[in-house]
Amino acid sequence: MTGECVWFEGIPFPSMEFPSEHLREVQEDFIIKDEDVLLLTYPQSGMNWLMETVCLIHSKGDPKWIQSVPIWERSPWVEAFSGYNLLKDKEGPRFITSHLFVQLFPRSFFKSKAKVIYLIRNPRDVLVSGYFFWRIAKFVKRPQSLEQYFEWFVEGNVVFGSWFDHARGWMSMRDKENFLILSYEEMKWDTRSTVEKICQFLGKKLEPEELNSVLKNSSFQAMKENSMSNYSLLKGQYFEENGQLLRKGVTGDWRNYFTVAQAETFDKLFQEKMADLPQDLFLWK
Ligand code: PPS
Repeated sequence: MTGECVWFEGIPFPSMEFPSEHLREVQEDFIIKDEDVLLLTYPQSGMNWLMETVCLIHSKGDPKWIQSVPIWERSPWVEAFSGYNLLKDKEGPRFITSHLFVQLFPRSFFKSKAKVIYLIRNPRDVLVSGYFFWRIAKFVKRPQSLEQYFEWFVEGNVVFGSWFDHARGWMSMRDKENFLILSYEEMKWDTRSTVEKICQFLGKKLEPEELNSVLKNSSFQAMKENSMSNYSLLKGQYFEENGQLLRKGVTGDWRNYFTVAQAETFDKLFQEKMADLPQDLFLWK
């Protein structure tokens, strides 16, 4: 997999948008402000759903913003060259998105009071979602089969690095006051309570009809139909014409794809890598 990547501190990145001198600048020079809100996930964990939700909470459920500005401009990716340039010159509080490992994140963050939401998802579903995503993306080496991608994933030989290292790194901050961990699964199973949790964390009070509008406009179907959020604007350039970022939007889809042997291998690996962490962090179990 790693043939067509850029390497930075041992982690492979897609070869466009992430030159290593830029990643160094992000790490050393980018200033995180106390009033920024940081949205962090490993790829394919529901980042865009979280972004849409937070944007809608910000606009009190009014969909005008999410329907007129592309999602990657509302909450730019700090590690991507274009996102960094948007963020650098932005005044006032910002939403900042990132898939970076904790050790590669802007150093200024660790002295700031910026609020962080870290969204985690069952890595088995992340794997399946990633397999379909990287097959439609034009900027990485594509997996030829799920079997091949499974091997890459369990070895951590995928862009943005190992799921296990990413999750362990960020979860080490879980007791901090400015850090909220959520899971894709709780968001799916009880979206309303999860949105209320986010509101409370961000200090936002919504009226019941505003909350209803957040839920309605961030639903899978609404996002799939919103050209500002479904990445249709980037089709052709970055993605295949028939590609869909919003593929299924369900939990447990891995059961439709893993063989019995793959499921056992994954369970064993998960146990080896994550057994010492509180297991209630992993709601899918
Ligand atoms: S990316 O490219 O890494 O930022 O992708 P990311 O947004 O993190 O993850 C893509 C998966 O999230 C699902 N998704 C949603 N699920 C439920 N509801 C909503 N609103 C929603 N929006 C995005 C998306 O369908 C991808 O998961 P899969 O399993 O492939 O469907």
